[in-house]
Amino acid sequence: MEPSKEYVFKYKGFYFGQVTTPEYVASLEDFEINDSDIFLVTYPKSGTVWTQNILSLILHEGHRDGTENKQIMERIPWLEYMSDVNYEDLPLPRVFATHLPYYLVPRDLRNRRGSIIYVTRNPKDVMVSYYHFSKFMTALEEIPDFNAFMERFLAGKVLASSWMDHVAGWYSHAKDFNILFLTYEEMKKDLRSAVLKICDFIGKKLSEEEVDSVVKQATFENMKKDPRANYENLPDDITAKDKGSFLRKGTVGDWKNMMTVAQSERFDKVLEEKMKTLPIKFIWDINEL
Ligand code: PPS
Repeated sequence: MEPSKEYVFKYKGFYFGQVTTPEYVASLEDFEINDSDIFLVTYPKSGTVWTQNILSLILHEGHRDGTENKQIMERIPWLEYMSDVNYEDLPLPRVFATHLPYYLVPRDLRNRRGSIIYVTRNPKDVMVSYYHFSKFMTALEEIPDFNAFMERFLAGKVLASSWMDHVAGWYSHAKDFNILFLTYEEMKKDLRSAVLKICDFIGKKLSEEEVDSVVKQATFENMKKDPRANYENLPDDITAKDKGSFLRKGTVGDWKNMMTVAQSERFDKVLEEKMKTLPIKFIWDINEL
């Protein structure tokens, strides 16, 4: 079944939410990049807000020491959604978040200008997180039946289309970009190392204490307490606050609480062959960390 046009439109084979337009997405091809720009790219539910927060903590002293009270979306706007933020006013380096597939990002990025951080997460946890998120966000089509949602997800008939195409696309075109790959699971396993990897990649030197502070503030428990990190100030009409929150469980292997053995086998079967082509070993269970 096709996703409802009330919620998404398709542009060059990719499903976008109705919070942007085909014209705007098309204009991003010519988006002017500063060499220092950083793009955080993900398939939805893979750790975007987490990494967005980490980048903000690394780059903005005022965020780290609590002297500045800014919404995360003002610091790190979403590239494909039109916003009130004037990009020229963003402090350098500018950081943008996006779910775009590799072939729709600004042309200059393909010329290895700017930096990209691409975060992946095991797709069963992505799917389960996405399922819950669809109930929480009124801008997403809610498919109450989990099995029906799974079929949609596997067919790529959800906002941001196919998980597999997204991840495989970015990995197979890595050489065209200046890109750092991270996984949600490695961040979960050793957040400090992930923070240091990011610092190293973006050329930001922090003291030991500053790194400690970033790591401490970026844990699930502490981010959940921070209304900015948990996106609690979104307008009431786009979220159903009684049905969840951005930071839900923040763990590895929650899919086991949701998927039956038959569903898990069906999922494996659909993705098995394609998964073999990915140069990542996915972690499926918290005990593997
Ligand atoms: S979105 O809507 O696409 O931007 O969602 P995204 O931020 O990519 O993914 C949301 C999931 O990331 C979890 N999350 C975290 N996990 C661990 N630690 C921290 N600090 C953290 N912050 C966010 C969030 O809880 C969502 O996963 P689930 O499994 O639903 O809990």
